[in-house]
Amino acid sequence: MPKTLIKILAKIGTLALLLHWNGALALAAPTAEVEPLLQDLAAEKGYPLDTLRQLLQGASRSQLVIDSLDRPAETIHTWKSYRPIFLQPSRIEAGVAYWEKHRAALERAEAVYGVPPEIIVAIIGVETFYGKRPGSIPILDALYTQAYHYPRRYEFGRTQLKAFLQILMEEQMEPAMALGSYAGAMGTPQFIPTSYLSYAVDFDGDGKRDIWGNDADVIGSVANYFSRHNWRPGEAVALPARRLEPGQSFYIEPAQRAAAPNTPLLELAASGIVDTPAAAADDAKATVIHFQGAEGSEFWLGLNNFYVITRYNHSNLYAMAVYQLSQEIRALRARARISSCIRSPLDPAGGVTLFGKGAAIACKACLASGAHERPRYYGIILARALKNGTSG
Ligand SMILES: [Ca+2]
Repeated sequence: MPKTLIKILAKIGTLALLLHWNGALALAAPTAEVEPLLQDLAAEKGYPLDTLRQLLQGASRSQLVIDSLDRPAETIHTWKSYRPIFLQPSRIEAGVAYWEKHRAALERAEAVYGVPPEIIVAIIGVETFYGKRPGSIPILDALYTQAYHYPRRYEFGRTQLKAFLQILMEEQMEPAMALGSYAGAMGTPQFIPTSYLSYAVDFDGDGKRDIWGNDADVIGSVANYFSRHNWRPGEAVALPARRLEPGQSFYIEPAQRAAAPNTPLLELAASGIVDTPAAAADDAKATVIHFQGAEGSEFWLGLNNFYVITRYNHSNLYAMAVYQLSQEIRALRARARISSCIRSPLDPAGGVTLFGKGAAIACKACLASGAHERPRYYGIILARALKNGTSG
């Protein structure tokens, strides 16, 4: 700016104003580019346009989001490399503790939606380690960046940004409160905004659908998601199948992306792939799944409920990790309750007597859950169990 002009502007008192205005522009706050989206939303929902503009004012292009989206695609996992990420003891133990802590909400969710606690707990465990790792990126930035600064994600970003603004309006939420992943997955269950609008529920009745800080809402929302995607209570999820060789009927190559069950289970059973189609309806259908596991090829039959898990994330590996984690959590909890919370591990009348490592894990989970009323007494019992233990 020429010096003479500055002098003139300073004299008439507009320089500060002008500099301020230029500074605001330099921050690249969303301006004209977002207007069509805001006007659409205002017209559709009857929201005041100015309020929408204010909500979006704080959005900024995030280089971190762009770098994360640019990163080369995730390692191509096999079941052998994927399984240990989610099936480690700490995640199983924390799952038992989460279950005990939120038992009432989980039981109510099962009663209302027909989805068992272990599946809900395992989803939350795989997604965010029970809410401990929900992501720390402002969702507003994540979505605004995808919607206007990352062409490959324009469509997704704009759809989700619009849904997110709707959430802010409906829930009267401050944009800064909503944190999540760089892709825009929010809170403990990692719902994207459109999933939130369709499936999040206020499960504790306080008038808010809080999937960030309210575990009852998280649990109810995950259960509702599964129920709405056709979870069938009491049915099996997956069945271990016999090993197949190339050329045999029903042989398939390993595939990550899930396919809907399309072959009658009875037909698969008749071919000898599985022994008995346990806990499945007569007209149940299944799909053959082939993993490269630690011991080589593993074959499974995925039933309807397995496919439902893949509606949360379209990967067979993901669904199997959730399923197996759910079974491990359920088994550990049963051991913990029998051996430590209900009876002592040395009580032979209990029918289950745990020694060594098994008792220690069960004990730890039990104490972490806070379910045991006499931790000191239990510690003595555990020490004896370990001393007398015959096997690990
Ligand atoms: Ca609530």
